[in-house]
Amino acid sequence: MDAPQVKAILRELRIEVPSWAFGNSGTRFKVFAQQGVPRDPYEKLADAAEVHRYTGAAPTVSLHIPWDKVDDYGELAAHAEALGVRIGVINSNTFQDDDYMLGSVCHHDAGIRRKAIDHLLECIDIMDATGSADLKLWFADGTNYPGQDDMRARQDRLAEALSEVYERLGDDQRMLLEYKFFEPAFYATDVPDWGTAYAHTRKLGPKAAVVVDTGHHAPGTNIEFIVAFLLREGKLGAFDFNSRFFADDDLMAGAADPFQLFRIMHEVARGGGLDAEVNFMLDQCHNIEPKIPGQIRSVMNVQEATAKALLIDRDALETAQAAGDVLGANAVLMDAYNTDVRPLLGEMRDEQGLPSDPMAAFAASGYAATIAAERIGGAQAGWGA
Ligand code: PSV
Ligand code: MN
Repeated sequence: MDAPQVKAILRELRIEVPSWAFGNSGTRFKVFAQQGVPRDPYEKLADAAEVHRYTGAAPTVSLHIPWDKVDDYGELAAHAEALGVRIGVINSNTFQDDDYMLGSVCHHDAGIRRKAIDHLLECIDIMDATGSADLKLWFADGTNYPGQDDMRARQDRLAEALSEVYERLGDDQRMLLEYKFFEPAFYATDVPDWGTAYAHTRKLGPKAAVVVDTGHHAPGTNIEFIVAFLLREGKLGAFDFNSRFFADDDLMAGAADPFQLFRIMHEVARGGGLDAEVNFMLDQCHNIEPKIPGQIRSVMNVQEATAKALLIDRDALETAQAAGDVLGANAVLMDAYNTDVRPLLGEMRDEQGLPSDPMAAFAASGYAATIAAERIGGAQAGWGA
């Protein structure tokens, strides 16, 4: 693919930002408060809009309920539009209520399961009110000890809950099921891997698909294989981008392993994932770095990885593969990966009337100092509020 074609595709690439990236976050050891952090969902949207203002590539914002609960969702959606962005995916939360200690939709107690399902149905009401098309489901459900609960029965309960939620979806709405191999459950997680998520969503029907969160796999897992497989089956619904050195570190996308992100974006592009309805979102926590620049940098990292992936000479790759030319095929990939695409992306932004260096432009805008001065009093939003 030549440079104009790469730019044409990248101009269309949309990367969603999560409302919670702008609130305070941390580890279980310490949450460090930062200056100017939003106090409510309205201020989170204002910060999210800054990411879009400087990148032109992040026009939608994921909400997490109840962290982003408001009285009037129509008003929240209008506020977003006034800022130049829209509400994206609605993320459910069945992991922070005391009732969910032993699970939510997989809990042994039907009353707790009812409460969790009702929350998921409420999230669809919020989708209706905000115009959101996607419900994202991640279940912390699982067990810590062998024998603690019946793993098979938990799968039955999960299937029953998912099917009730599926029935409630509107014609243009989807449910996206996210998997994670461990944490907070340490012995058995109820949706631990893509196979489990795939089997459930396949049974549910076309409005259900799988979410791949890059931080949710065992070390060494070949995530690009999962991407290729799910795209082939029409079941890749969304990405939670982030990066990690150890477990679910939630670091900036492309920071820990840019080569992995490049390999993933190659399979996304090859499998038609850039044209399909795959939602690309940054599920990240900026614990020690400033949050808005952290998101801007992540958007740019995804763009760079995608540009490099699109530069792969696919004809040369196929020829080398068909000839069994191991080194030649690998060299085609590495040539693209080793290309410096920053000038091309700068040029694309210029052509779009955007700053060619979004990081520098945000830094020069004075926005960070303004919110630090203005957002005094009130409770800063945090992961969990
Ligand atoms: C779980 O670790 C997860 O990746 C899910 O997407 C949650 O909803 C999200 O983190 C919250 O940050
Ligand atoms: Mn996630």
